[in-house]
Parts: sequence; structure tokens; C-alpha cells
Amino acid sequence: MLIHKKSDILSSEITSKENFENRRTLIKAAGASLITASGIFTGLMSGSANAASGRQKINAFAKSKYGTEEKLTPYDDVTTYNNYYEFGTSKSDPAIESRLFKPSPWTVSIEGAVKKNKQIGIEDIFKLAPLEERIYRMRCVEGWSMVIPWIGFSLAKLIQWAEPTANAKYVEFISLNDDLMMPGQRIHVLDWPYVEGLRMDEAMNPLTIMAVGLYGEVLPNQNGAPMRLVVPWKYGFKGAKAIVRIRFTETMPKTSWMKAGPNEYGFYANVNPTVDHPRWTQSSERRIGGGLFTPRIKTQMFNGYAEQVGQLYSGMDLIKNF
Ligand SMILES: Nc1nc2c(c(=O)[nH]1)N[C@H]1C(S)=C(S)[C@@H](COP(=O)(O)O)O[C@H]1N2
Ligand SMILES: [Mo]
Repeated sequence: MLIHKKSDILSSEITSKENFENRRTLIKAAGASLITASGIFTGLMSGSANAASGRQKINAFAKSKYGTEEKLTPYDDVTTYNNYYEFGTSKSDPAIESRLFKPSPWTVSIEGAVKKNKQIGIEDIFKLAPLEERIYRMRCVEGWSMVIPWIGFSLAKLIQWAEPTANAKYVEFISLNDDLMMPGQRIHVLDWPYVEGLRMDEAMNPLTIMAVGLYGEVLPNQNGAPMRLVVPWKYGFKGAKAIVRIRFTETMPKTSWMKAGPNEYGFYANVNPTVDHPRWTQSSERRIGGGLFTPRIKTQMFNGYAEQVGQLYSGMDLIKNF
């Protein structure tokens, strides 16, 4: 199925949380009847495209048990202030330069330390696990942050399906390599394709999701359509977008940012206010969407998720393993 999705965003459409909550109730009510034997994907996409904006509602998802009471970052900021170097290095580039990007058809390859290599279409990925909303605090290594209502599914479900062997100690996530659709790849700002990785236990943690939507809608291209990683206790660069390959490895993957700046971007990249970036402090952050004069807020250990993930790093030197 082809998803036509232009990124001409009608920004006035949803900004307030109240509006969003109302809409979400409607979405859920509509969704129940749209899920049919033909599968979640059909239900997910059918009949919900907004012709004027190209935006598409997701028809059915459960509400998260994980969340935050903090104010959501407005939709406009989430979708126009992006890091996605495949579409340019300024924050405003991805929303514009990703307009012609086609997130469908889409196939993901499962490789490496697995029972056998296999491929799966995005439609079938949607059948592996129920979709859930996860409102997560997101912290970019550059010092800004957002609160984003993602829609996604537990990465653990996809890993179960992938059937990694006992040799799998790490998972590598590889983004699309296509300099026709991704004009930023014609410039060697990073070693393309974009590569990220997690330790197996981090990947299996219930907080780790593959996101396929946000604000109740199908993921916009600039946010990593059709599927991107979200790891809320780590700096944003861990969340690889437009993933096409998932590779299980015995050794620690070499990520794009580690290659670009080994002293600045570590493999773990856990949000940590006590370990500064060599060129700036990580003790505080600027919450996007609050306006120019909003005071910076304190950055929390593991981005506020210490209770859920702190034990993954017990006994580890977090200065060495930054
Ligand atoms: N493929 C790819 N994934 C990527 C990036 C990128 O340049 N390419 N940037 C990362 C960085 S630095 C951040 S902060 C987040 C931003 O995600 P968002 O634009 O959806 O907020 O995406 C991450 N994933
Ligand atoms: Mo980032």
C-alpha cells in the first residue's frame, strides 16, 4: 500500500493538549470498528487521511502506563525543529527536505546473530505487537528537550520475533542509505548510513520502543517515518530514524556519532547531568516550545527514568562509559 503523505502541515490544527485529549478519545472510538481481519496496518491507515494536510490518524492505540504530567511540546515544534542530517543540518531542514520521502513500501532486514536472516514488511511489523501511546521526555545531547506523545510498540516484541541467538550481546540499528531520497547524504557530514546501537538488555527494557506515530498520527517523515527507535533515558541521537536493518552482534557496534567524535559521543549516551559534554554543560536544558525567555530546567539523571533503568548500569563507571 502506498501512503501519500505530504508534509504541508496545517499547524493550527492541534496544539493544545486539551484538543489532543478530545481527539484521542475520538480516535480510539473510531479505531475499534476499523480493526478487521485484514490486520492492524489496514486499520491503522484506512480512511483517516486528511486530504488537506496529508496527515493520517492512527485508529487504535492503547494509552500508556508510562508517562509524564509535564506539558506536551506543541506539535509544530515537534515536527519543525528536528535533527535528521540525511535531510540537512539545520533544525528546519528535515520538515522541508523530507516532503518527497516515501516511507512505503518498506522492508526491514533482520541480520547477524539470529537463528536465520529474515526480512519483514512494515505491515507485518504492525501485527507483531499492539500500539501504545508513550509520552516521553526527550533530551538532545545539544541541550534542548521536548515532551513527545509517541505511538509505538515495545522493541522487545520485535526482538522476540527476530530470534537472536545466545551470541547476541548488542543490537545495531541502521537507517536508510539512499542519497536520491535523502539529499543530505550527498554531503559527508556523517559516515552514512546512520548507525546506532544498544546493549541487548537496554534494547529489551520495557521503556524502549519503536515509534511509528506521534500526537495520534502516523509518524511524519521528518521524525523518522515509517519507524524509528526511541530510548527516552538516552540522548536523542540514539534514536535512529527510518530503520531498514537490525543486526545482532557479539561486539559493540561502531555508531555514526562515535566515528564522528569519539571523545564527544559515547556508545552509552545516557542522559547524565554530572557528566558534561567536552564543549558544554549537560546539567541543564532548554525545553522547546516555551518561548524565548523560559528559564532552563535541571536535567535529571537518566532523563528522569532512573527508577526504571538505573539497575542496568549498577557497578559501571558512567564517566568512562559516557
Ligand atoms: N537517521 C537519523 N536518525 C537520527 C538523527 C539523524 O541525523 N539521522 N538525529 C538524531 C538526533 S541528534 C536527535 S536529537 C533525534 C531527533 O528526533 P526528532 O527530530 O524526532 O525530535 O533523532 C536522532 N535520530
Ligand atoms: Mo540530538
